[in-house]
Amino acid sequence: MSEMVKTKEQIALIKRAVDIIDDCYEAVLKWVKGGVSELDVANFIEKFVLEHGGEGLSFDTIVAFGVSGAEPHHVPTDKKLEAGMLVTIDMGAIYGGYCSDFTRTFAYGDIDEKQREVYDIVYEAQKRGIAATKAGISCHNLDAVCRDYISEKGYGDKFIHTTGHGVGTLIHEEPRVGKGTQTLLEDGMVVTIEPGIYIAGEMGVRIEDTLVVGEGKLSRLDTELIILPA
Ligand SMILES: [Mn+2]
Repeated sequence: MSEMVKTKEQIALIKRAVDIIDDCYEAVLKWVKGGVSELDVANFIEKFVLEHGGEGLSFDTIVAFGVSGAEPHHVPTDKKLEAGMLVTIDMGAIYGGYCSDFTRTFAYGDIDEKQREVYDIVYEAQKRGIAATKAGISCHNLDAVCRDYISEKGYGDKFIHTTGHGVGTLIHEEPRVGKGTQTLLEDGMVVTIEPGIYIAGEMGVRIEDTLVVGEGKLSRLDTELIILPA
């Protein structure tokens, strides 16, 4: 495991790994349509990463349609995309031996009020988490920024994992951005902020960015809800 504070050279490699995934996500949004399966999307992503300079995937891509989004670590299946589904994609590339980690949830066709409400809560929680990712805050308190907001909105028991983690040569490094971790953030640490809400049998939403403390998020892609026409 590498040191928690990354060098400029290490950060440049992580940025390249993020850029590949940004390009990949835009390509997925242009290509995806009703009838494709979760596995089709995962295969598209792997091919894209390998054809665009990535050495491989940081981890097995998570693609979750509709109710499958309620499982944070859903393994892609042959389930087909249909109108009205939220789609969560969690993916990363390796470049120069360094990883990126990125999650977005988008809508395919019209979604209902509850799907929109849950999206908006995760969106706001992640924005608050990013704003609070600064040198000096403890990982415990940073986790609480996202967790307390989601709890205030009534979904605290549906945010069932930690807010984030360090990223480097390994996809999960220290520090763990979760309850009880007293490590203070320092400039140059690379961490993810990835709150989510998971409602069994219904839906899930997660939004994740990889950030450099002191510099901000590495992805150029924003987190506004994208609704693809079905
Ligand atoms: Mn992650």
